[in-house]
This record gives sequence, C-alpha cells and structure tokens, in this order.
Amino acid sequence: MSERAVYDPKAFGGDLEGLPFPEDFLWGGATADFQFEGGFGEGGRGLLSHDFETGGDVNTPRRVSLRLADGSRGFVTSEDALPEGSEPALFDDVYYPSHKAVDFYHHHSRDIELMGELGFNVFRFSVCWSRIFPTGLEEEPNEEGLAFYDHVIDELAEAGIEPLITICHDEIPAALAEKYDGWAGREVIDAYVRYAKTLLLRWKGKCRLWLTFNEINVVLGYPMIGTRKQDDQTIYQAKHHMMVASALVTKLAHEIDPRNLMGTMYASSELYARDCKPENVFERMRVRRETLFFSDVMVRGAYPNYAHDLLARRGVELAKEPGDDEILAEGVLDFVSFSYYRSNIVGVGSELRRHGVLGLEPNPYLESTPWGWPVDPLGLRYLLNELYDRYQKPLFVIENGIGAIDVREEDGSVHDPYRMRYLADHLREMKKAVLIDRIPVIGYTMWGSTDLVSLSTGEMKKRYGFIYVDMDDEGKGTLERSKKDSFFWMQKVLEANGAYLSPDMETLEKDVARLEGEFAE
Ligand code: BGP
Repeated sequence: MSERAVYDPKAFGGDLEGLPFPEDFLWGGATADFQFEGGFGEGGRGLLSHDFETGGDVNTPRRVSLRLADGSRGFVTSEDALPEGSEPALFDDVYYPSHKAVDFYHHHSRDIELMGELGFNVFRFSVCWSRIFPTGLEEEPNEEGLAFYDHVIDELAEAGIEPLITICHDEIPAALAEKYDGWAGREVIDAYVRYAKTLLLRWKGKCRLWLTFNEINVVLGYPMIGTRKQDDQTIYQAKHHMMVASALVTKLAHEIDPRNLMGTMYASSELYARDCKPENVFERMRVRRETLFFSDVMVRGAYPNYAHDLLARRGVELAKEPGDDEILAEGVLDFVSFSYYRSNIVGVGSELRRHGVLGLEPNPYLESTPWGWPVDPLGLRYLLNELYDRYQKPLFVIENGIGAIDVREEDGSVHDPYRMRYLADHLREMKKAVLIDRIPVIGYTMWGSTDLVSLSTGEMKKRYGFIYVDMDDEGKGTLERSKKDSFFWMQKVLEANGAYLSPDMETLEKDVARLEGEFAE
C-alpha cells in the first residue's frame, strides 16, 4: 500500500474532511450471482441450490419448494431440515427470485458502463458454480459459462475496474448437493477444488483478488450449503470441509500465481455487552469467539484453544482426517474481508441468530432500518480495530450499505438522502480507522451497488444500490437501470478519493470544486 496521507488533528478537526484515502485504495460495489445474474437455464447453467428458494418478506421467511415422499408438494423454510424422502423441486406457479434476479446476464455491458461512470476501480461479483460445472460432477468445465465471465472481466478491464471474484457465494450445484448431502460430504472438497482451479487458471493475470467463500461463519440451510439436516453436528462438519477446501485452494492459488491475494468473507456485526455486569461482559466474549471462530482458523491456520469448549457446548464431534491440520496451516488467507451492516447486543440469556451475527435486542442508543437492523457507523471503526488487533492482516470492507424502500419518481429520479447519510457516516468512521488508527484497509465495496434481490427476504423492495433497477417483488418491470441521487453523490466522493463525504450534495460539490482548485494552483 502507498504511504498514507498524514493526519494532522489540528489542521483537519475530528471528521477529517479534506483528507483523501490512500492513493491505491479500492472503491467499488459487490454482488452475488443468484441475487444479480439470472440467466437461469441459459448458456448451459445447471440447477443451483438457490433455484428452489421462494421469495419472502420481513415477516415471512423464504422457503424451499419440495416434492415430498408421497409425491405431494411441500415447503420448508430455508433454514429447516428437508423432510425424509423429499427432494427440492420446481413448480410452474411459484416465483423463484434467483432465476431472473435482475438479469445482469443480459445487462452486464450497461451495468459495467455505469460502474465506470461512478468511478469504481474494483467490482466484486461471484461466479455461479453450476454455470461452470452444471452438476459439479463433470471432469471438464462448461466453456459457455466461462466465456460469459470472460466478457464480464474484459469489459471491467476496459472500464478500468479490477475484478474481485467470490468463488462460492453461499451456494452449491443442486446435483452435487443431492449426491453428497451438500458440504456434509467430504467429496465436495474435491469438486470445489476442481472448480476453483479452473477459475484460477482461466483468469490468471486478469484477476488477483479472490474470495474462497462468502460469510462462512453464518451460512446454513439447504440453499446455502446443500445439507439436508441443519443441526450443529452437520453444520460444523460441513464447515470443517469448507475450511479445508478453502485452505487447499488458497495454497493452490499462491502456486498458480504468487500475485494472487486470497480472502474469505465473514459476516461481522460488531457485538457489545448489554451492560457492565461481569456475566454479560463474559458472555460477550464467548459469543464473539463464536462469530470469529472461522476467521481464527482460516487466518491463523489452526483451530483455536477455545474450539474444544465451543464444539462441546454444541454437542459437535468433528471428524477430521489426518493431514487436515497441516492443510489448514498451509492455506492461511492473505487478507481479512468482511460484511458490516449493524451491531448487536449480547448478555446472559440473549436470543441470537447465526452464531451471534443477528441479535434481536434493541440498542437504545441506535436507530434501526425498516428491516430492524441497528445503524452503527462507529461500530465499523471499532470492528476494524478489533480485527486488526487480532490478526495483523490487511482488512477489506467488502459489504456495507443500507437496505431501504426507494421511490422512483416519474422522471426516473430517486431521492435517497438516507443512503447518502448512512454511507457518509460509515465512510467517515472507516477513514478515521485508516488515517488515525493506522489500520491497513485495502478497500471498500458497497453491497448491491446496482439494486438486486435481497438474500434474506428475496424481495426487490429492500434496495441497496446507487443504481435503481425497475423490477418488483414478483419479478415484474422493465429492468431498466436509472441513477439515484446517491449515484451522483458517490461519483463526487470518488472523484476526490473520499476526501469529502458530506451527505449533502451541495456542500460536497463545493468541497470537491475547492479541492480541484487547490490542485490547479
Ligand atoms: C450478506 C450477503 C449478501 C447480502 C447481504 C444483505 O449476508 O453476503 O448476499 O444479500 O448480506 O442482506 P439482505 O440481502 O438480506 O439484505
């Protein structure tokens, strides 16, 4: 990384307005194939675990559609076990958001053009595993699938945008899930390594930033990891296999091209003790270890000392093979990347979901989004410090943003001051972490920079983007892309490499113009 700008507290005051981020800082957006790409059944794409998942909303969970043992139709929530004898099945009268998503498959040129206009220099996307290996079991990849991403990567390069590829974003080819019980089957490691190697060789020299998995610390359920059962034993065993697979691919990636930089994404809400009662503070430490367990293994290269207690409490007995520990030690990651949307409160008896990443207790000091996610910009600075203290590896904020209901006016404009406010507040705290706390942060990719389907609810109305996509929760709409107010705001922010972050467009424009004037002098 280049020399960082010098922070002089006397000259710049607490909010650092006027000071840019380091010159080589990466700025961009992030997406996932089954939320963004669509192209179902096209180009030889095979069925994906997510293809059976219905939409939902804040009160209605998404479900997996099934053919039950007696031949009738059934549904279970995406986090439930599949009933004995049932199989995931598609029905003509059910809407499945992954099939079309927002159709990046046919809109990639326009989408990339808009990213270029925004000023991105990196774009995070995931490759759809079943587009490359339709069942996951083939020996040879699907050339048409690879060619699609060749186009994407070449168009990005032309726009001056570097790819950041998620090899596997919470998904598995359906046939592979069926044959081996998803990641519960150790055989999936080989299938994944074959798949990842194909990508690493194909885009050698064109892509240097890779993520082996997305949010490995929270994924569960048939759509995400392909397992039929959802008990702790199954899930931790599956994730042991994923960690071994990630380490093998990390080692391989370094051999294929030493310039490759490898990460995995962790869902990283910040976590606070409910109060200063020692039992609650201790509980915070215990839950924190649950959320950081997977990064502890993959970034340090070994199961931590507290793993014994963590697994025993959950009644998990891991089946490890001889050599697994060596593999984990040899495949440590180069950087630590994470999503940050919110913080949580924890204390004795707290109800927490997904290993402490989703808390239900309101924080009286914070406001929440309409989907109940507490907004906590300072939590991002805290997290960056906490992770760097723990790992001493470069960090990468690869998901952040606010899901909100946007209104598109008749003239196509979308006024989203809440998004500019949310992002400005988070970027400001990130800037403090970089310039004051001296944390090496590689970059920032905003989640869903072009509107896409929500992962948790399957809705379109929970929008994150700078770019509005005309589509509703049932998949109806022209799919036309238009620029929200936040698009123009982010353009200005990036023009000055984050030197000015005012969420008020007028002030921002004046500040950036002043900066340009200073350069001209
Ligand atoms: C993360 C996932 C993304 C994403 C995001 C926002 O967990 O990596 O795939 O969608 O969260 O969540 P949601 O879409 O549920 O608002």
